[in-house]
Amino acid sequence: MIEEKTGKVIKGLGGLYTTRVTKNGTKEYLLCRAKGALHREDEKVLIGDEVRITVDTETPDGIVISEILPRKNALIRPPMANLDYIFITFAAAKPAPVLETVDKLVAIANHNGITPVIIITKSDIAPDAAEEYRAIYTLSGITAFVTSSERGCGVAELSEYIKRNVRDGKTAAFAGASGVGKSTLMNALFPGFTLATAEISRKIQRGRHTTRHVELFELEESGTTGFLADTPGFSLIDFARFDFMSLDELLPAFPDLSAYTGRCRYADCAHVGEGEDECAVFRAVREGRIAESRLDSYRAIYKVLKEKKKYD
Ligand SMILES: Nc1nc2c(ncn2[C@@H]2O[C@H](COP(=O)(O)OP(=O)(O)OP(=O)(O)O)[C@@H](O)[C@H]2O)c(=O)[nH]1
Ligand SMILES: [Mg+2]
Ligand SMILES: [Zn+2]
Repeated sequence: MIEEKTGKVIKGLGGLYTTRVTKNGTKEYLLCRAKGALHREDEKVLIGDEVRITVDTETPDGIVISEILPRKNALIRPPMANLDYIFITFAAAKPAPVLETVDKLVAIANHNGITPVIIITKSDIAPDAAEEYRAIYTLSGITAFVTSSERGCGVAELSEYIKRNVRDGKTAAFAGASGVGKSTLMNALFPGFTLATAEISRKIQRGRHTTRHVELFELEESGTTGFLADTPGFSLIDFARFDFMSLDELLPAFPDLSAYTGRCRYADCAHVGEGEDECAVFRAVREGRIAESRLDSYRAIYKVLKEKKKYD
């Protein structure tokens, strides 16, 4: 007998995907392989994908993902599909953040229609720096939380935000460099989870990257279901390499800057010059209406994308 089902991919390890299938209020988890074509790099199944599953009860290994349903969005890093929120996580110190990387992630989120949320961790080590970073992102119009999993600070506020927003089938993911404390924070938010963190992995002598795969966890506290993923941290070198948008798409992905479109002296101003009289964005930075680091990040990314365009 052959049966067709649809479900959501919540985990994938060694070519075996765990899918969550609900029907008439009951749910089941099916362990599936992917059909041949879905192993190709450009058509790979991602965590968060909605998929069609064919169950052939006659054959062993007869549960197969036969089709990926249309995606809202898909990211290379973290490798996930259908995200509604991305919790861009960095530490106030240890490791010190690279704001250009943070802003690149924010731009990627905006470009893909994903709501970026900033999570600053380890505020116990550098409380003043944590508040300075929070101010930058609040000024940029992005929701930002300062947390310390060590002290339990900011955890209740973030938990409240998650309960209010990550519900009704919505999907969110923690993303950020390795070692910033994503898994530790998820454990603090949801004491029922027991994700491996660097403290634990040190004992079992693993390398630097503690979380090895993306996994979606179900949140039921709001009375509906939301999904929240822990993801492996990237190294900054990894992250610098990958392509993510074209030069023309960059400014719209910085809404705090693009709000000034049309106010510069020259209609084609790219906001990369130093002239206060010419560039309204530059002026806004001088007057404290745009965070300087945001313009710095924009310019750095602009330069890279422009160089690339030349050689395309
Ligand atoms: N002082 C302090 N240390 C923290 C805090 N949160 C996490 N850490 C420490 O930071 C280290 C890394 O934490 P993890 O949660 O494993 O980091 P991660 O972001 O999940 O790292 P990957 O899984 O490699 O991406 C551990 O030694 C934690 O104990 C915090 O709020 N304060
Ligand atoms: Mg982790
Ligand atoms: Zn300008």
